[in-house]
Amino acid sequence: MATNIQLSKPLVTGPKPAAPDQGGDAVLERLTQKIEPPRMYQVVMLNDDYTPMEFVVQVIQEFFNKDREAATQIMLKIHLDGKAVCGVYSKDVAATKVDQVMEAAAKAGHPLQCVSEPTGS
Ligand code: TYC
Repeated sequence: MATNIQLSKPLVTGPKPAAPDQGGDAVLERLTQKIEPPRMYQVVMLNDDYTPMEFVVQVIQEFFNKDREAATQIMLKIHLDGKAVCGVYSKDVAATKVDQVMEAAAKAGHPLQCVSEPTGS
């Protein structure tokens, strides 16, 4: 004798499950994200009439990782042109270089100045 089992309705109700993909037209949206490289900053050292050339060469060697030859060339460019770029860095690193140079100069009693500025301006 067959037993008739009555299945109860599911207790959990909710949104209708998504219909299976019918293979129709689909709009695929691609979000193009443009990521710019970080801005770079050049550290520019300025000429003055009082800071000894030898001190400037040593500062450039120490803080901008230049050999004596390269540091001397940069120092002479500053002396002749009024300023020169000692290096190009991220914003934070450039600011740190400026602080280090200014602190070393102040400690030695020299008026040497340097600034950082965004490249291409
Ligand atoms: N002009 C300085 C002098 O004749 C030398 C000097 C060079 C100073 C570069 C500053 O950033 C400087 N003693």
